[in-house]
Amino acid sequence: MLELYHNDMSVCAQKVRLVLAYKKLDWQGTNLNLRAGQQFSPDFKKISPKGLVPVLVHNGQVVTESNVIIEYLEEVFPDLPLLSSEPIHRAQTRVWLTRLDAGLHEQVAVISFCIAFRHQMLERYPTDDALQGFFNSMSDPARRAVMQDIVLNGMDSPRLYLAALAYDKLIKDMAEVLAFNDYLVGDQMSLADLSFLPYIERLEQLQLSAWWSEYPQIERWLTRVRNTSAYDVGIGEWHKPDYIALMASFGASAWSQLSEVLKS
Ligand SMILES: N[C@@H](CCC(=O)N[C@@H](CS)C(=O)NCC(=O)O)C(=O)O
Repeated sequence: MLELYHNDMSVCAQKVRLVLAYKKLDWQGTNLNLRAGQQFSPDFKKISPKGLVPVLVHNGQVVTESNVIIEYLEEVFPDLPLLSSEPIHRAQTRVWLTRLDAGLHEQVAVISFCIAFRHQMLERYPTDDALQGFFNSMSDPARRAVMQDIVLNGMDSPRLYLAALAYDKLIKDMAEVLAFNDYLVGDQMSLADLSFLPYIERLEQLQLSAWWSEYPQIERWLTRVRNTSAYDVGIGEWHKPDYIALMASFGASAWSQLSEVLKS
C-alpha cells in the first residue's frame, strides 16, 4: 500500500502526486495543514524528523525527500517510465532534480511567501506574540530565520532578490534547452518535466509569467506538460481557490518590482 503525507498546494508534494498520477498508481493520503503547523506534531515528526512533507510510506517503509521518493517510485514501478533507458539522459534528468535541492526549492518558498503567503500567516497569527509563537514552534533555527525574514519583510527581504536571480538563471537555462527539445531531457517526458512543472506554474499563479514572455518555448512546454491526465489528477484537482486568488491578488504588482531589480 502507498500512503502519502502531503499538502495540497506544496510544490514538492505536487511533484510526487504528478509522478503517482502519471504512473496510474493508487495511494491514500493525509493532507497536512502547513499553515496550522501540523507538520510539527510529534506524531508526524516520527516519520519526518524535519517536519517536512512529502513523505511516502510504502508497505510500512518510510521514504522522505521528494527527489528520493520519485526515484523510488520509478524503481519500484518501472511501467510508464519517467527515466530514459539512455544513461546520459538519466544523468541529465538527475542534474535537473539536483537543482531543486541545491536552492530552487527554498527559492520558490521565498518568492511565494514574500509576495503572497506571508499574508496568510499575518492573518492567522494577528499579534506579535502569536506570530512569535509560530516562529518558536520551528525547531530548526535556519528555517526559523528564513521564515521570520520572509513573513516580516515580504517584498523588502533581500532573500527575495537572490531568489529572483536564481529563478532568472533557471528560466534562461530552460529556454535554451526547450528551444530545440519538447522536453527538458531527450524527446520524452521525464521526472525532470514533472518536477519542474509545479515550480514554473507557481510563478504563473503569482502573475509572473511575463518573466518568460520572450521565450515562447517555455509557454509551449508548460502547455504540453499540463496537457496530461497526470496534471489534472496530481495538481489540478488539488488547487485551492483561496490560495490561487491570494497569489493572483498580491502577485498583480509584484512583477513590476521584481523586473526592475532583475534589470539592475
Ligand atoms: N527537500 C525536501 C523539501 C521539503 C519541503 O520543504 N517541504 C515543504 C512543503 S513544499 C514543507 O513541508 N514545509 C513546511 C515547513 O517548512 O514548515 C523535499 O524535496 O522533499
